[in-house]
Amino acid sequence: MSAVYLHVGQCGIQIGQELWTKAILRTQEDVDLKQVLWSGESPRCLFIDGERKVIQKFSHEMKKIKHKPSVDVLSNSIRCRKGCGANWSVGYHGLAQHTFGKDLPKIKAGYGQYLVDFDSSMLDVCMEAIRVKIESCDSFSGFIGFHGLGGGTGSGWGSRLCSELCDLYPTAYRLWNVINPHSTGESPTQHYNQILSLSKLQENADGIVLFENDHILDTLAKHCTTVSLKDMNNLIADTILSIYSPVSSLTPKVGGLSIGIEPWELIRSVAPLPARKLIQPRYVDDAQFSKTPAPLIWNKLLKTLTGRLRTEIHASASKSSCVSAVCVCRGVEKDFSPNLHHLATQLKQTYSCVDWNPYPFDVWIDEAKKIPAKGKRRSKSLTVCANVTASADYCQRVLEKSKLMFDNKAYLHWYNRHGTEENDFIAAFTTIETIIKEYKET
Ligand SMILES: Nc1nc2c(ncn2[C@@H]2O[C@H](COP(=O)(O)OP(=O)(O)O)[C@@H](O)[C@H]2O)c(=O)[nH]1
Ligand SMILES: [Mg+2]
Repeated sequence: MSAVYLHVGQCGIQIGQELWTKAILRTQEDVDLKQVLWSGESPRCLFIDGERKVIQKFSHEMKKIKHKPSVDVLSNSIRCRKGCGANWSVGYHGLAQHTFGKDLPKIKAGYGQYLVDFDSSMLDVCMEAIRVKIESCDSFSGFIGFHGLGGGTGSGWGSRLCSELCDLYPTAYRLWNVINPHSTGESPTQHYNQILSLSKLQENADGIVLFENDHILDTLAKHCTTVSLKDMNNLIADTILSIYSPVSSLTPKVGGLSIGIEPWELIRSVAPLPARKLIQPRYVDDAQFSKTPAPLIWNKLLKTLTGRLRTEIHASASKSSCVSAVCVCRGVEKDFSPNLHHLATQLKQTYSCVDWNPYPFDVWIDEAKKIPAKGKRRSKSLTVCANVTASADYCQRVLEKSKLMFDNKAYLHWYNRHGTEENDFIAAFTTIETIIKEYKET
């Protein structure tokens, strides 16, 4: 049940860089991971951007990694010469028609191996590349997208691809991972980009896993004095791999090879209702607990995670409860396995789960496969993906900020010029208002 991973725009690709670098290293010990992320030697991913520089930098870094299976970044990427200037409308409408032009061979940019002909539009080229990727999968089931919400390419083109894929492959899953920009600073148009992108994803994706840069930064700042973008991407990549990599509790006992069902199980368990598809991921691993004796690690991880959650819930604007969630325990050993009953009870209490769902928490277990080298420990992690009513507060913040700008007609001409009319904004506001209403009625 394989997936095609689509990394769009600067943020999506930089997260892809951390993700695929980690994946290569982990496949050295985990054959299941290779099985779900590669078709033979070809990775099931595409890196798509308007500009070339992010992909080129990534390609340069990737060449330093000598392990197999590898990721040939340039031949799995699509890139043109058009940045989107932090404007969703340029990404959503403008990029689709962009053609590659006859001067292509001269400028030696290389646009990946997927060019149909020089008059092909970016949309045609992306769809062709995706078709080729799907054909290489043994049992294709869906797409996993990654992009930022604040910029132009990721937020615009990423959400456009999601809607095109919905039309072309209606039975395939679309699980989208998006990064919310920092609430302060950055670009003045980010609020528009966020709301326009989110509303399209609400229409076309099956699940939206939401990473918030503010939250990631806060989590890391508790342990480090300086936090780089790379550190943040590292945490995001760890979280993503911990959710989507194969777990032994979902691997068939007969044959023993993973079928790669985890991303789709996540949708079924956590976002089964079409009106409430926002998923909040929270991750903790044992990297900072190297001195804790092995039998105590699970309790330590659980305490850390529930402690952080309580602080977060305490600080939130309204009372939050959880509709449904999945908890993933990785690195479980026979001798020191977590007490699953205690784990589920503690998490249910912390999240204050709704009373109409008798089974709000699914627990997935991944048993450590290889015996670690002498003196080394198996790493352990705990990840929770939850569908929480606090998502209404998040949507409310995005809505208020973009509405305020819209009422003052700020930057509107700039969106109009690229094909986004006032009615499109109003439709996006309505979509987000509906999400808020649904979560409030939970
Ligand atoms: N966590 C994280 N956020 C990023 C990264 N790059 C950009 N962003 C966020 O994404 C937003 C801009 O989107 P970007 O991806 O640069 O623009 P695009 O290339 O037009 O999609 C900014 O507001 C940043 O908050 C990254 O590498 N990691
Ligand atoms: Mg960009």
